[in-house]
Amino acid sequence: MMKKYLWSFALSAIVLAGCGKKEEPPVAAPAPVASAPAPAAVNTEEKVLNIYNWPDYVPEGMIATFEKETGIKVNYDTFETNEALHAKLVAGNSGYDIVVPGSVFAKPQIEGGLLQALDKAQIKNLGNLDPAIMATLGAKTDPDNKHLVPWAWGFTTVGINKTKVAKALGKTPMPENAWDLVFKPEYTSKLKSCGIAYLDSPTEIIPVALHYIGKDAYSNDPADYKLATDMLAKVRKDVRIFSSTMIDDIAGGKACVAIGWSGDINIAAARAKENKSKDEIESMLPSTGALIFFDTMAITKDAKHPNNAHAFIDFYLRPENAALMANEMNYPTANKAGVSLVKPEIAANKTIFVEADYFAKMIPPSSFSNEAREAMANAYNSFKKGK
Ligand code: SPD
Repeated sequence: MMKKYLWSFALSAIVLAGCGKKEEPPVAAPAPVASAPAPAAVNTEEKVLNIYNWPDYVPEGMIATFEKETGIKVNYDTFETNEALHAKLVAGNSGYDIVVPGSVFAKPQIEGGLLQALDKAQIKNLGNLDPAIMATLGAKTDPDNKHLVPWAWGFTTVGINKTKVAKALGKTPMPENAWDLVFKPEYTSKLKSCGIAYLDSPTEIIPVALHYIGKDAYSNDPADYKLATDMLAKVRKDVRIFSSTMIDDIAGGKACVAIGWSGDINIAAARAKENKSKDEIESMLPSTGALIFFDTMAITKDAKHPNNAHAFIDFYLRPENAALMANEMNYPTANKAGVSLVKPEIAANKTIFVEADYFAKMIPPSSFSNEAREAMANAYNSFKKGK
């Protein structure tokens, strides 16, 4: 598959090179005068950049390095769910220049005109990105890769505190499929004693629930949501936390099992070690697969500082910055040029850079219609209320 993408990438590069061939000047035109290359356009924007990203996603010091190098002051805010970011973009005048939607939401945001096309001439490091990943994003989400640049990718899965889960399960062995730990009453009824946490968002929980009951995780059919919520209703009483602070909830011992994001679960594992906890935390690879996501940088339609935004995107795409993100945030980078700079222990962690045979089982992201998203929100809210 990878080979196929590389081949098609190389082929399209050849075709494009052919298309770019200069035309002969008209006979009467004066001979071109050799001249110095045009000077790079001067960025006259005020030296400010407003970024809106997920928490625990930017390595310490990265923003300060960018500010020092460019003199651009960065205001960096965070959001916890795609729904929260989406609502801000739909309302308009968010004040943000760069936002980082999951690709599942980026697609309707592009279609709705909420994001602007990138000026690729300002992003010389674009070529560092993995052509296979860009081809996937191009095919599914962002035709011609006009709007989106990956920040990172990862997967939604089950995280466990191994020590506490083993104790709570007692004689019951671990299930073959880790999703049972959060969706099957036989397990949840035991694990509720040490705390079950779900991400607090309809579009995080309903897709994994759909996957668990054997439906398309990105179904647009409200009848499927009904089946998913029927399954969820059976475990509702056992779920203790709907979390927007999952790293703290797992590392701090409030939850022993969680539906969370791979990198955040690995951050919780590292944090527990730093805190000298005896408990071992693990990001699971469920036997039926986990749900892949891509989080992508984009420039808002009404951004006041688009040139500064392009400068930051280009800065982030330096191989060393991409590797820093993977090393510190525990998410794989889509920056191919940065992969060789990733620390060996991170590169070898199979719950960060998953192996090919598990990758093949994973569920790739898709997107939902607006109606489906609304139906999903209703289904989730009634589940959460326990009604
Ligand atoms: N700490 C960074 C978390 C990023 C999570 N993005 C997930 C989107 C999944 N739909």
